[in-house]
Amino acid sequence: MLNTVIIGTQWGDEGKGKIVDLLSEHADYVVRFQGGNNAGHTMVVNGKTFISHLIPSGIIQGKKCFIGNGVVVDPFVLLEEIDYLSSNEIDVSPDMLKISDRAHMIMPYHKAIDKAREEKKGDKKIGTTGRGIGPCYEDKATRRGIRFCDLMNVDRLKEKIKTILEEKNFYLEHYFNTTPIHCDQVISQVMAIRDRLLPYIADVSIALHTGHQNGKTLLFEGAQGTHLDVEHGTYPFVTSSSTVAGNAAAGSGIGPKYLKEIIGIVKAYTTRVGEGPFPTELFDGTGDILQKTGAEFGATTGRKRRCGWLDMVMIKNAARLNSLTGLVITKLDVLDDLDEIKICVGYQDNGNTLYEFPSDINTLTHCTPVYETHPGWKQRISDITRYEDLPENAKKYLDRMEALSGVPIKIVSVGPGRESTIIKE
Ligand code: 2SA
Ligand code: GDP
Ligand code: MG
Repeated sequence: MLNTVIIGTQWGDEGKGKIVDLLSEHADYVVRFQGGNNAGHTMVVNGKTFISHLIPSGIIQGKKCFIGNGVVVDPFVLLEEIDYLSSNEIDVSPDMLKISDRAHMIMPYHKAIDKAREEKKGDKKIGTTGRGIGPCYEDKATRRGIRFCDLMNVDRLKEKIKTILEEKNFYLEHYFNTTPIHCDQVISQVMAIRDRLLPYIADVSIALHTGHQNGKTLLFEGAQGTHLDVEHGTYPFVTSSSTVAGNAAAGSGIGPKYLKEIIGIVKAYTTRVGEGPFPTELFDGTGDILQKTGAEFGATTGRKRRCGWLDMVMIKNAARLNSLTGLVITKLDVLDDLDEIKICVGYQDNGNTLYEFPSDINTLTHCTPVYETHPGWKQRISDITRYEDLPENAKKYLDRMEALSGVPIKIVSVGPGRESTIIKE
């Protein structure tokens, strides 16, 4: 396998965790490069379900894992996740996991501000996961963040926390009308976990570069999805990091020429969790079938995911933004019982048909999808292991995805487990 980037093409939860777990078998290093514990990546191995939020999914396969500089890390959640995986006999020792010394730490005040801001916004809220992601990236951009390398110098660390809390508490008390956070408490919480964190900290850029030079294969695990990207997504209803493939380089400290395969994960229908426009959203019985059959609940917050038809305008957009070299189609089995399946191929907006994803969320909110209708296959496909054994109508649906995106399908997933996977070719 060549160095590969796995990217969500929609609004996240496409099934990236399962595919990263699967492909990890052929990789040496697995790397997260953006987002934080807002992500929820599910793997089902021998009937046992694992959900990882921060640690790359490759840890389950016993692969060396890296958390890059572009990730925002809640150190308390990280240690909980290490304990959870260790209690399941997965090796998460400092030999197996390295965190970039340049990665920023999500602190208790980030979470408090995330929640207070959403509450204050009322029905204009973004629908964040409440994990402090946006406020942490905010501090990174305004050059006030606390990085893992700051744990090395205790006096400087304490001084930084003290300075930043003066401002945060002003906002918490006087703007959000909520309780301030005690500086001593934050410092003692961080000091209590410092010794456990230190052995995990490394210069990840150098480690990846050295590994690559010694013939190691790198697998980059994207979190969220292309349309939640802060630059290219449905702004402002996005996350606060860049989720596209280009950021695999910047977010891990490796040059872009090392990224060879870019695989876009496409769920066979569309889901979204949180607020924001969703042209193909279904509010009828079919939407309920997708939600129930697909068990569409947030892997981090447990929120019900909104469901709708596959939107190929989005997938085409993702193909260009990420320069996708292949597609993996997941959850095709969820469509097994449907009589008809629709694919959105464009949007009607004020008498015009749009074939490109618009930047203006008002257009996305008010446009009407242009659909093609395809007959269903009305057959259980979860036990199928060869592409040619898929029902003809399922193959036609997949062919249409290839034709509309211009990207070849490499893998089709027909169930949550590793075994429910069809390799095309
Ligand atoms: P945030 O918390 O600031 O990143 O939220 C901003 C928006 O990004 C969305 N977002 C997500 N969407 C889908 N899946 C995500 N991960 C979890 C999962 C979500 C969950 O695997 O299911 O459990 O709710 C994820 N993380 C962030 C979020 O909904 C906001 O729309
Ligand atoms: P991620 O955030 O992209 O890693 O995806 P999540 O783990 O949040 O959500 C995907 C969900 O779909 C998880 O519950 C997976 O176990 C499940 N899943 C993945 N692939 C398939 C599939 O092909 N069929 C079915 N039925 N479920 C799948
Ligand atoms: Mg998820």
